[in-house]
Amino acid sequence: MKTRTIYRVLSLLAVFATLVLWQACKPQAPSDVTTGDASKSYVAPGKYDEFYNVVSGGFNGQMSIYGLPSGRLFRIIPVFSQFPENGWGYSEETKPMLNTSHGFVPWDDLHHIALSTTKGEHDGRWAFGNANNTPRVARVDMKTFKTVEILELPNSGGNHSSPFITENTEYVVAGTRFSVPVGENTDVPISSFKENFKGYISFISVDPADGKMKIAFQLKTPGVSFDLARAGKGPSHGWFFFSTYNTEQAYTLLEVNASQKDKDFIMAVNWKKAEEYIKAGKGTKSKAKYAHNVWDESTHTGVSTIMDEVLQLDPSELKDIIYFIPCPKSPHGCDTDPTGEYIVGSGKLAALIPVFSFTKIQAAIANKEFEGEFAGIPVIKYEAALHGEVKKPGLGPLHTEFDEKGNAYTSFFVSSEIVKWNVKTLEVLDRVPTYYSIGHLSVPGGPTAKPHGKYVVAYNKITKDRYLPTGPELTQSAQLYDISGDKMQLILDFPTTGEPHYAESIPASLIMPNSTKIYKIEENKHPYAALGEANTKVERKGKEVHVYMTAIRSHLTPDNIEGVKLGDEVFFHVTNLEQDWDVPHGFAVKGANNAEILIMPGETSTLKWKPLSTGVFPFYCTDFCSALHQEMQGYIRVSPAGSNVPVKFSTGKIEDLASGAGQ
Ligand code: RUQ
Ligand code: CUA
Repeated sequence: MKTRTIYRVLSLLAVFATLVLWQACKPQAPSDVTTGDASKSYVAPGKYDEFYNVVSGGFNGQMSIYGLPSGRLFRIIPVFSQFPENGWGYSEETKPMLNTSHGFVPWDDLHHIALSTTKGEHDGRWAFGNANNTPRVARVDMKTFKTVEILELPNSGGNHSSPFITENTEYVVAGTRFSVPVGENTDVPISSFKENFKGYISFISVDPADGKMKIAFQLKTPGVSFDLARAGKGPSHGWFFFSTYNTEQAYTLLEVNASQKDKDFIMAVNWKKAEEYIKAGKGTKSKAKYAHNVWDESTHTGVSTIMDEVLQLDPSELKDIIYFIPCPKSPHGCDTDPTGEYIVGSGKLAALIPVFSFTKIQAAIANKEFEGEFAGIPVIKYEAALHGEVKKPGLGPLHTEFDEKGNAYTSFFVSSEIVKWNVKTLEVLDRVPTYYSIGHLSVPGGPTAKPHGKYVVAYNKITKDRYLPTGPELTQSAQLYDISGDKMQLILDFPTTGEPHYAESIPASLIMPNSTKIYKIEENKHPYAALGEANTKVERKGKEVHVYMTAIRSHLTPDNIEGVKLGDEVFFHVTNLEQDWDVPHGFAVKGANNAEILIMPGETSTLKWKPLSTGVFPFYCTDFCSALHQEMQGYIRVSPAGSNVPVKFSTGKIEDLASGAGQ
C-alpha cells in the first residue's frame, strides 16, 4: 500500500516535471529561426510538384492532398465527414457510405494514413484512413481521389492504432484505443474493467485485385490501450508490432493512473501463426453488428450492408501468437525501419528511445527468455529484445520515420524538435527545432522498405506566432525540412486544413499517369441516369417525384418543372453529360435542407428536396462552367397538396409546357 502511494507521488512528480519542461520550451519569437534555402521549396508557376502529400485531417474527418515541396493544397477528400463542397454525405448516393451500426454518422476523427504497398514499396493504388471515434477504416482510390469503401469495426472502442498495412497490403490492421466490455452483456460496472474489458485487433484482408476489405479475423487481447503500430517487413514480414499504454488497466483519471508503471509494452504479433490457426479452424465465430459500405463506380452509388458475424482468435489460449516486450513509459509510436530488423518504441514520458531487434526477439522467444506473463501472455525480458537505447535524444519522443541511408528521424513533442540518429549505431547526428510541439512527422516513403528520402515534414500541434492571427484559433501548421545533406534545414512553413496527424508522401510519377479524367457516359449504370437529353423526364411515384435531369454547358434539362405538390419529396437525379476533363456541374435548389451536389463528367448524382411551402423555386448550376454559367438555371413550381396541376417539364419549349405534353 505504502509503496503504491510513493509510486503515485513519483508519477505525479514526473508528469509535473514534464509540464515544467514544456513551459521551458515555449514558443520563441520567429526571429530565432534559422532557415535553409527557401528556394528549395519553390515550384515555379505551371510546374508540378515532385510528391503528392496525403495528409490526415484529424477532427475534420477528411484527407487532404498537398504538393511537396511547394506545400500547395490541391484537394480535400471527404472520408468520414459530410462535405458540402461536393455533396459527400448529402447526396442520396453517398449517404450509405456514412452508415454504421449506430445509424448515419456524418463525422469522425481521422488520424492516420496508410498508402498501399507491394513488396514493401509504394504502389500508388489506395490510401487507407482510420476513424478514431466510431471505429471504421476507409479506402480511398488514388485514381479518382474518392472514398470507395468504409468498413466499421465491431468490438472496438476507438480506432487509434489504425490503419497500418503489411508489406503487400495483405492486411490493413486496426487496434482498439479504448478497451471495452464485449460479448452478450456489455451493461457492466465500469469498475469491473479487469474482468470484463477487452482489447481487439482487427486484421482486415484487402483483395489484391480490387482492394475490397473484409475482417479476416480479430485477436482478443487483455484490456489495455493500443496506441500505434507497424508491420514487420523483409525478415520480420509476418509479424506486427503495437505500442500499448494503460497496462495499469486504469479506468479513471488516466493522466495519472495510466502513467504509474515504469514500462508498458510493445506487443509483437505473429500474424502468420494466427493465419495458421484460422486455417486449422481454431477461430470462433462471434455475433457482431457492423456496416460495410462499398462504392460502386458503375452506378456511382454507395451500398451499405450490415454484417452480423466476425471470426476471432484468443491468444491467451492459442499460444505463440502474441508476446509482450516491456517498453518505457507509455509508448506512442512503434516504428519498424526499412530493413525490418529494428523496431523503435517512443515512450511519451521517457527520456530515451529503445530500439528492439527482430533477431533478438526471435532468439528470446526460442530460448524462453521471459520475465513472466501479463494476463496469460508471455513477457519477453527487456534486455533480451533490446538492440540498444538512444541516450538523451530529447523530451517526449512520439514518432520515428526513416530515410534511405540508415537514419531515423524522431519527433519530440515536449522539446519541440526533430532529432536525426543512426539506426545501427544509435548515435544522435543532428537536431532542428520545430515551431511548435511537433506530433507526427513524415519522410516520403518513410514507413516503407524503400524510403524516397529528401524531405521530412513536421506536423505541429501548436501554431502560436507563425502566421497572421485569425482569432482564438490559428491555422494548423506543417513545416518542411530538407534532409538531403548532413544537416536538416527548414525550407518552408505551410498551413494545413483540419488537424494534421499522420501523412505519407508518394512520388507524383506513381499517381499522376493513372489519374481518372472522366467517367465514360456509356458505362453509367445509375438506375436514374438520363443518358442524353432525349431521356430526361419527370415521373411521379406516389409522393415521390423523380426528375431525370441532364447538365451540359450551359443548360439543365428540364429547366421548367410543374406538378409538384406540398408533401412530395423531389429527387433531382442529375447526369453530367460532359466528357471533358475538369468540367463538373453543380446543382442546388432554394431551401433544400442539405448541400449542393457536384457531378463529375459522366456521373449521376441525386439531391433530395422536400419543399415546405408553395411557390416557384429556382435551381442552378453551382460550379462556374462556361461563359454562360450564370444562365445555367431553372424553375420548379410547387402547388398545394390537393392541387391538380399535372406533372409537366420542358427546356426551351414553352408551348409543350402550356399544353402539358412534356418534352
Ligand atoms: S497520434 S501525435 Cu493520433 Cu498518430 Cu501521434
Ligand atoms: Cu454548369 Cu455552371
